[in-house]
Amino acid sequence: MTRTATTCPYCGVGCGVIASVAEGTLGAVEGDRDHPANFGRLCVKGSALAETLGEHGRLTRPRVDGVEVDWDDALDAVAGRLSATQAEHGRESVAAYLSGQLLTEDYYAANKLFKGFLGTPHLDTNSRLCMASAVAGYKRAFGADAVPCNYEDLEEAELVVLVGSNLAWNHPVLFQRLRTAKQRNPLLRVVVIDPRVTDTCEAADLYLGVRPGSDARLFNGLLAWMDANHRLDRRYLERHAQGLEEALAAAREDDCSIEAIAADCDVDAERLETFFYWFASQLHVVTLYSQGVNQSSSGTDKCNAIINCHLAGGKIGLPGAGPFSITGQPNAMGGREVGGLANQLAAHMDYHTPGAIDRVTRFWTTASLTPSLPAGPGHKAVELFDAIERGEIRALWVMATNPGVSLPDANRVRRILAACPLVIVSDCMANADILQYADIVLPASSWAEKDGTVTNSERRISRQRGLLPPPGEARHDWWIICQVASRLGFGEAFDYAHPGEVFVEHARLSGFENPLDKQAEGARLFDISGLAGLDRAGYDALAPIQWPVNAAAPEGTARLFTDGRFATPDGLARLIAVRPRGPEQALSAARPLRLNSGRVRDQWHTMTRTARAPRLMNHRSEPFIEVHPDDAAQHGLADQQLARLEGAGGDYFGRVRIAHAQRRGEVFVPMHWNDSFSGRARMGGLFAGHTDPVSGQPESKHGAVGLTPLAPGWEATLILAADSDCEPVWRDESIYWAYIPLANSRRWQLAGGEETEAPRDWLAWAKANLPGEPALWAEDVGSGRLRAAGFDSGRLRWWLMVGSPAELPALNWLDERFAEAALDTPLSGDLRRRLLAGCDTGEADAGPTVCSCHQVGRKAIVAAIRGGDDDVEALGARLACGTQCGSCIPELKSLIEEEAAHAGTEQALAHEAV
Ligand SMILES: Nc1nc2c(c(=O)[nH]1)N[C@H]1C(S)=C(S)[C@@H](COP(=O)(O)OP(=O)(O)OC[C@H]3O[C@@H](n4cnc5c(=O)[nH]c(N)nc54)[C@H](O)[C@@H]3O)O[C@H]1N2
Ligand SMILES: Nc1nc2c(c(=O)[nH]1)N[C@H]1C(S)=C(S)[C@@H](COP(=O)(O)OP(=O)(O)OC[C@H]3O[C@@H](n4cnc5c(=O)[nH]c(N)nc54)[C@H](O)[C@@H]3O)O[C@H]1N2
Ligand code: SF4
Ligand SMILES: [Mo]
Repeated sequence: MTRTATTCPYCGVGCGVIASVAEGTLGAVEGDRDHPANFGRLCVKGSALAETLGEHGRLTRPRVDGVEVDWDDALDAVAGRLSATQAEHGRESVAAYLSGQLLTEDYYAANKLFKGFLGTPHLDTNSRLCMASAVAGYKRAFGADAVPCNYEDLEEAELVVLVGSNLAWNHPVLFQRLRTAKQRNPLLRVVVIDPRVTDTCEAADLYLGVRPGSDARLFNGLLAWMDANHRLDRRYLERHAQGLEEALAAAREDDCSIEAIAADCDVDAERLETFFYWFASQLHVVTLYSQGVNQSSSGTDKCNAIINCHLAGGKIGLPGAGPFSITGQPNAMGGREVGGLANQLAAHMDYHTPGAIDRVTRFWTTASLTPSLPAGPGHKAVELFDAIERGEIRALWVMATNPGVSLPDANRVRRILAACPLVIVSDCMANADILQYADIVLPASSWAEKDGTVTNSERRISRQRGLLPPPGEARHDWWIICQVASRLGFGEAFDYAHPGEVFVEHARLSGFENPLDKQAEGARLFDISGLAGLDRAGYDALAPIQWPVNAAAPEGTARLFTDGRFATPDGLARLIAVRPRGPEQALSAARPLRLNSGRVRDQWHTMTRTARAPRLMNHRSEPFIEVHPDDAAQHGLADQQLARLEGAGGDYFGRVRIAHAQRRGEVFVPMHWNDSFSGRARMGGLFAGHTDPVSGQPESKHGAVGLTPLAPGWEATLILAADSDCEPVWRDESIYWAYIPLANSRRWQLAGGEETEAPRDWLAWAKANLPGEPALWAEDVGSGRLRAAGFDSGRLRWWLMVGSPAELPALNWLDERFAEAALDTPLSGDLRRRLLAGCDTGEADAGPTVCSCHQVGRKAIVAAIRGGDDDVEALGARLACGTQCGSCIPELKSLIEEEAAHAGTEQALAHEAV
């Protein structure tokens, strides 16, 4: 058995993992105790990594025009068609759309090929949907895209403000670190600013449930309040920043009384003032912000409104202080470093950076090749697709992202992709939605196979190390890019034998003509020249390190701007005058509800990887719509009922979850579901393509939708043995379907027919469409309810329940029956009963999963709480829930609170009765 230290491929926390491989199979994955991001902790997604691997479902062969070919033909086709397109339509007719899930080496090679040698500026990345506003905000304030803080700052702060971040679900290990820090230091306070009450609120001393999009108004108000209450750090401002008066004047264009700000943000005035007071009176404040800030048509201004307050209070460049934009994808930061955004060139140089085009040209020049760089920036993601629609761009290479799901107005994006003359796709999974539009499919290696580096949210570069050989003919992304480059005649500039050689070149470029004095002409803060001398062994052994890494800081840099000097020509930071604006997408009579979107705890993006682990499907199994109880009542909706949302460019079907966590007039949908897992639950179509004017980031949190109940004639749950290969005809027969892989079987949640229709003859339907003979049948003709199961040679082949899924038990017992080689036949009365019930009636039904690590259900937890286990520790001791990754602790706490409230009400009622 070999044990290898590598990095988790999911979120931007960038946890170190130790992976054990025996006989070509990845076994347990543990947290790396020596990695400074997580010190041994992992969340449930990280610890389930081994369950998501395997050749099944992978792309293993290149395809050209639907035909499997060998690599030579595929690479020739890519190179031939790209150069033919450029020959006929000009250099700028080809484009690339990349992703923060590529490794730095892949990203660097792609950027160099497109911008340097194909000479097109149109290379953008899905980070446009994620980090672009944060990047633009930092650049405006500091003169460079530089995150000043690190994770320890969360532990050293006196106040942590979480704005538009559901840290508990999306950066769970960091949330655990914050919780632990709070336990150690009772004076550490946490404020959560989010329109939705999330699990993150579990750590909050103060919660502000703001009106969506009102963050800039809130932080402008804070700036004005600090000034009015003499809380500005005048000394810091005089020495280290400029722009205060303009920023204050802009803030004062609105009424800056607490009451007026509170009314605009729709929060309680007293709570708001408490927040202002806490922020102003502490020096060690970290404001951590994420997509609730970035994904807005005023995202850049929101970022600067936050940064303004930090500069104005001198709360930056110190341990435990600073404006901290947290990254989402594992290598969102690495993409920013190589220049993966269309407005960037390379290594933190933009097109307009004086001398940059010439400098990068000279750097990329080889003995016989001169690159031909574009003169200016290219199209940002949303504009890029507009340019394809106009026919200006005729060839697009998509790597490691699913734009037909994740871009706004995604149905239009799909039409554009379908009409684009050449779409090349590099992906590792066979079910990625983007493949439907690919003329050329290139099978890429995936996390367990790849070698390279990623940079996490705190600028820490870590190695990802290959553990297994790629399946079939899958190849590394950097290799594919270099092979294409070589066929295009640029081989000399892409002659790398190993990703380490790409990394070293990237490190050299970062230090190329980059003076150590960061105020000098041409200096860039991003400088990892200290790693440019790594040989293969040094690269392989590279320990996690934070940039800058150079002669002045050979061991890396924990914090930036500690000397108060910023990356602007005069060294001063800039406060930016911000004029708050609401969301661009207008509400209307037909679309009266504000649409919010985001993530769930156990899924990653478009589910191509996490949905392979059945235990990750249990927490939220179906696409849903969270609705405030009053809105549900107004729309005639009950909990668990199916409903339809209708938005700017499409609709979305999901199951209603009535949630007090929602504000009135606002609904929330998960971003994850796509064509493989549900028929009409792609949320991307609901959003219009409004973008931030500075960063080009789409407004993915503030859509406008109408909500209507679905009234199907029937609902059914169908479970099939995993190895049955019958056509899922039921998908086309249903108005709603959701697909939920289980360990040994596949579950389909279905709804169809009209309310008024005659009931379906399910027996005839089962005989026609399902494998094996219907052997069990229990039907209540009056109510239309039915339970049935089919067998073949003693093996359970399918199980069907017609009726509301609210009646479903937890399905683990049933799923295990699908694994049995032969059930005792004839079935005993007892087994018949249990099969019809779908659960082992002898054993209490555990209810929906709360703890994914130990598969502990809600009902079991509630029973334990009622039995007296009324804190998290006691529950953990009894049921093991919450004892591994800790991601479910907020949910455990809210169950404990709910039960206490419930008991309280019962007591009160009992008192009344007395
Ligand atoms: N489990 C899981 N973890 C992930 C991911 C995943 O897919 N699954 N993806 C990763 C990636 S790429 C990213 S970018 C991060 C994202 O991490 P987060 O930014 O934490 O994730 P989201 O759920 O998209 O949105 C955060 C919150 O913004 C709130 N919000 C909406 N509008 C506003 C507003 O106007 N103001 C404020 N203050 N808040 C608002 C939403 O209610 C939501 O709770 O997560 C990373 N981690
Ligand atoms: N409305 C709304 N829209 C959103 C968001 C939101 O909150 N709301 N969030 C936005 C954000 S922050 C993000 S980051 C995006 C994410 O959205 P996407 O980037 O579209 O989502 P993923 O599912 O991560 O897509 C990654 C693809 O790359 C493949 N892949 C994984 N690893 C590799 C690799 O090493 N090489 C190659 N070649 N392929 C690989 C996967 O199989 C998958 O198909 O969505 C954005 N869209
Ligand atoms: S918090 Fe979870 S998903 Fe994020 S890097 Fe760590 S283990 Fe991976
Ligand atoms: Mo993201």
